[in-house]
Amino acid sequence: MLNDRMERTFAMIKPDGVRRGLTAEILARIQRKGYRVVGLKQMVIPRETAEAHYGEHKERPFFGELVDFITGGPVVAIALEGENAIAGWRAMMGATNPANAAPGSIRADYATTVGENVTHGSDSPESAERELGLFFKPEELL
Ligand code: RTP
Ligand code: MG
Repeated sequence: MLNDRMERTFAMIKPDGVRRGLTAEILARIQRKGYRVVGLKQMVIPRETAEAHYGEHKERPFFGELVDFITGGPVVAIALEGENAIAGWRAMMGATNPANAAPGSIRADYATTVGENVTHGSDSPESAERELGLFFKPEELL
């Protein structure tokens, strides 16, 4: 479509997804959809990076738990490129709370709790740029 915007977004398979062996399944969904994987690495997130990544939630009661969880095991950090990739990847993930996630979405299919909901996706162009910068050096994006 003429109006579609080529975008980059930051996606992540959270520690619960990696631990449960869902990495290949989720990457397959991304590639079937047609997004290009322009950056990919498995890593344990340093605490500082996690606190910066979720900085908008600093004052929320679940912040400590969220940072403990996201740093508690390896994640897969993914840079995606595609038309309307920011909203499109959020739609593939489904709502934050898996109980409200659309049938067929990743969170509906693979998660039961809001605290361990398998994937992350940037929520705006500004977040995407900020998060890609936190997780990838420019030369790591192909
Ligand atoms: P994410 O940033 O991880 O992609 O998730 P999101 O945009 O769908 O949701 P967000 O509001 O940014 O919340 C970030 C993560 O915090 C956890 N959370 N827990 N206990 C709670 O009420 C609660 N609310 C949010 C979730 O793991 C959520 O993904
Ligand atoms: Mg968010």
